[in-house]
Amino acid sequence: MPDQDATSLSFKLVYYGPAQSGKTTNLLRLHDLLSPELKGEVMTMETKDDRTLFFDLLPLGFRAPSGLLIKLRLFTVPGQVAHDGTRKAVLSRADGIVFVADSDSAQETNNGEAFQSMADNCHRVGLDFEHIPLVVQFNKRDLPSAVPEAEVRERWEAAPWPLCFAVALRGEGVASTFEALLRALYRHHAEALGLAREHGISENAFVAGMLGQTGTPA
Ligand SMILES: Nc1nc2c(ncn2[C@@H]2O[C@H](COP(=O)(O)OP(=O)(O)OP(=O)(O)O)[C@@H](O)[C@H]2O)c(=O)[nH]1
Ligand SMILES: [Mg+2]
Repeated sequence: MPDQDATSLSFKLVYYGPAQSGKTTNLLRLHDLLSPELKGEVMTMETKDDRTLFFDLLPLGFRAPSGLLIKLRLFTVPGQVAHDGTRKAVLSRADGIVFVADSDSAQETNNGEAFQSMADNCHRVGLDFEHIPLVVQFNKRDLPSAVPEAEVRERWEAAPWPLCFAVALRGEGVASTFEALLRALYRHHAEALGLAREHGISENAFVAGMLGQTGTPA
């Protein structure tokens, strides 16, 4: 459940995936796309050689018609295998996850292992992996060595999660991935939090508000 008080609601969203799949790039490009009134600065906790050692954080938020402040904190985890303890800590109390896979066919094993580690770590930190809002993004579609989209779709056909394709480096698919997560998040929490009933915010208004298309900036 999100952190909550009388006037605000705060969701924690995590970009998870294998090393170098483009998690930090997703966050930086998303930051570029969001309107200035909504977003804070991206905070990067110690990167070395382009790699995340702890996490990156992007805060954003907007106000619902009821006056409720809805805040999101977007985190990335470090993908390198050695940092599993940090990944677990960042994943703790997450409300939603984007799994960023690397489309490079040479990375298929790493993708699979990272996905499994995500499921295991969710269980270890007490998250309900079967029900947590989750979106799977295949990034780096620009690579000549990318697994063809049709093949990816076929493999993930039976999976219940939205599948997105991106070239995060060019900002392509970054906003649509985030939007898919926002929709999953809204559907998961709307009822219990009275988002429509008490706060006058529909799914489309939730998405538009977060992307800075309507509403009163926080
Ligand atoms: N070709 C290509 N390269 C990309 C794309 N997105 C990111 N990259 C590159 O992949 C490398 C890793 O990107 P990051 O965003 O740092 O990856 P990360 O997942 O945060 O990596 P860790 O923090 O080490 O886990 C960088 O050199 C990026 O420029 C993409 O869509 N296409
Ligand atoms: Mg990173």
